[in-house]
Amino acid sequence: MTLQMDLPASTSDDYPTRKNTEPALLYRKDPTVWGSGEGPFSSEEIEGYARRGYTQVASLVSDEEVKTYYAELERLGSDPALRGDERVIIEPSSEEVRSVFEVHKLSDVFAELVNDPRLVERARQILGSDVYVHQSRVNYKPGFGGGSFYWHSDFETWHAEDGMPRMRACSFSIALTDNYTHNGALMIMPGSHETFVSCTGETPENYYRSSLKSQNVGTPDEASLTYLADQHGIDVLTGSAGDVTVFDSNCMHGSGGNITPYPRSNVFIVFNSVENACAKPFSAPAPRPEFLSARDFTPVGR
Ligand code: 6CS
Ligand code: FE
Repeated sequence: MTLQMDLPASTSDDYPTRKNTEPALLYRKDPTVWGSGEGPFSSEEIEGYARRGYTQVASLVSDEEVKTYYAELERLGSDPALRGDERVIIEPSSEEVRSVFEVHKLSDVFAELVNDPRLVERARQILGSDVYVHQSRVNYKPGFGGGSFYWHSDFETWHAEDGMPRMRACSFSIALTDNYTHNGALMIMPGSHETFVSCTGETPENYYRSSLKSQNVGTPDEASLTYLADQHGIDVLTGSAGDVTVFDSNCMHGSGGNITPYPRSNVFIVFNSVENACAKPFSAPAPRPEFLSARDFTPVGR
């Protein structure tokens, strides 16, 4: 593993990954908060976001809204018409639903949510521009068998496979059940967003058909993970239903499996700057389908 290094400024790809036989740690070449930083987040919140790569907003959505969203999550997960649809991802070790993607197109409730100013204005504040939905999903992480999400940077995938040029996207994870230390809460290495882990391996054709169940290409090597964990530690993001975690596209994050009776479900929306629209994949044979990487860059919430 090559420690933190700077690439010559003129490379067309500042974040090469899945290209070399050796992993490398590269310096982030993008701001975390773009623009003036004015908006609904207080200066402490936005500074905390810039430093840690994430922030949490307690009770951003009401109990009533949580109930509505959870009912929608259950409806989508049990809709017979959706079974077999490639937007429905089944757990690798059971027949349980792991995720449903593109929920803002499958559900009027979630179509409204992605335009909600409580989210969009915060995304605009971070990204310094109009924003569009790059991806949306609901994650079930059911009790007694919810699978893990191994350590990864979302940006590494979105850059390699979706053609996202810069680190100018952020994710909102709205908890729809209580997140405990024991039921597979999200873990983030605070500050890890400042380092890009260049991964080895090559993206196989139609890799998304397996990576969404369990990712093994584009995952960081253990030496890099150990280095980042030693540097930054690991935060476990517990919280209540209705709390929202907002995190940078390049945070090193993951979550454990869930063998408790208590599901850890959330609705997950990725906002990308309209000035960072995805184009040709940087390291994959073909772009992923639209349900994973939107190609409609129309701004939301305006
Ligand atoms: O591949 C993706 O786009 C998705 N995979 C993970 C594990 N997190 C980000 C995103 O939802
Ligand atoms: Fe992720």
